[in-house]
Amino acid sequence: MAASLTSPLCDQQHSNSNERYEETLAKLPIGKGWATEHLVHYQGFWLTPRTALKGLMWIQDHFNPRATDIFLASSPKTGTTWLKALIFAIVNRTRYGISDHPLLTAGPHDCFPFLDTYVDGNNRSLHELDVLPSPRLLSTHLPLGLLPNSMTDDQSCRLVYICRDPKDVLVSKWLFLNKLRPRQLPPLSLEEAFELFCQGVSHYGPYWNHVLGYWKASLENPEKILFLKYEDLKKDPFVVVKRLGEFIGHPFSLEEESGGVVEGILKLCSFENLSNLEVNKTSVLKYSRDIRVDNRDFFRKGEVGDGNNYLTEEMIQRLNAIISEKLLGSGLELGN
Ligand code: PAP
Repeated sequence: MAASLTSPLCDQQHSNSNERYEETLAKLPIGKGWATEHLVHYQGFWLTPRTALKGLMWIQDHFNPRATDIFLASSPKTGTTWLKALIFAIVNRTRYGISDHPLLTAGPHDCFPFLDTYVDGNNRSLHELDVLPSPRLLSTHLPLGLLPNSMTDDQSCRLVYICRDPKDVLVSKWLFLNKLRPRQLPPLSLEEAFELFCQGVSHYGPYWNHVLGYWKASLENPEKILFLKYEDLKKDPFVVVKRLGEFIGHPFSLEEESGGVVEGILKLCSFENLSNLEVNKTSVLKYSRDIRVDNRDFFRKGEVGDGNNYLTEEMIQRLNAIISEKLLGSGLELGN
C-alpha cells in the first residue's frame, strides 16, 4: 500500500518494507556481481541486493508520483548523466543564465535525483523528494516491469528512456564498476564481464530485456514514453533536444530556436564542457550509505563505438548475434 509522501513514514511502514526486503532477499538466486560480490535475480532482472533491490521495495511501497513528474529511465552507462544535464537545462532555461547556471557548480546527478537510492535510513529519505518543486526530475535504472503501477499507469507524467550500443555499454560499465569494486575482491577481467553480460548477469540486466520493456511500452504509449538512443543524440543533438523539449512540455519557441537557445544548452551539457568543470573533476557523489562515486568517473570518453577498441572480433560477433536474436521481430536495432 502506498504511503502519502506528505507525512513522514511511520516506524511500522519502515519495518514492513524492511521485513519484505529481508524476506525477499533470503529467497533469491544469486549470481556474480561486478561491483558487489553478488547480484540477486528478482522477477527476471539482476539487481544489487543492498542498493537496487532495497530501493525497489521502497519505491514500490512508498513512492507517490505527481502528474507533473518527469522521469528519466536508463540501464546504467547508456547516457544518463548527459540526459540529466540536458533535461535539467531544458526545464530550467528561463530561470538561469549561462553564467550562473547550477550545472556549472553541481554535477548532473546532484541536479537530478536518483529515485532508486531514496531508501529511508540510507542517509536520505523519500521525504526529501516531497519538498522538491514541480516538475520534479527523477531518474531510475529500474526496468519498466518493476516500477509501481502508479508510475506507469499515470498518463500525465512523462518518461524518457535512453539506450545505447550494448558493446559500448558493456565496456563503459566494466571500466566504471571495476573502480567501485571493493579492494578485497579481485578485479573483474573483461573476459569475465563479457561472459556475464552475455548471460544477462549485469546490473539491471539482461540489458536487452531492460531495453525491450521500455521500447515496447514506448510504441504502445508514445505520448508518455520517449525512447532515445545515445547514438542519435551524438549524431543529431539539435533535433533530439528539440524533440525532448516538446515531449516534456517545454517546447522551444521559434525565437528561442533562432536566438541560439538550443545550441547554448547543447554547449553547456557537452562532454567537453561538463567534464572540464571543477565540480565534475573533484567532487564526490554519495549514491547511498555505502557507495560513493567520483564525479569524474561519469565522464570517460563519451564516444560512439569505443567498445570495439576493447573487445576482440570474436566477442563483437558473438554479442552482435545475441542482440540480433533477442531483438528479432521487435523493430528495434541496437549497435551494428
Ligand atoms: P550512469 O549509469 O553511471 O549514470 P551514464 O551517464 O549512463 O552512467 O553513462 C556514462 C557514459 O556516458 C560514459 O560513457 P563512456 O564510458 O563510453 O565514455 C560517459 O563518458 C558518457 N557521458 C557522460 N557525459 C556525457 C556527455 N555530456 N556527452 C556524451 N557522453 C557523456
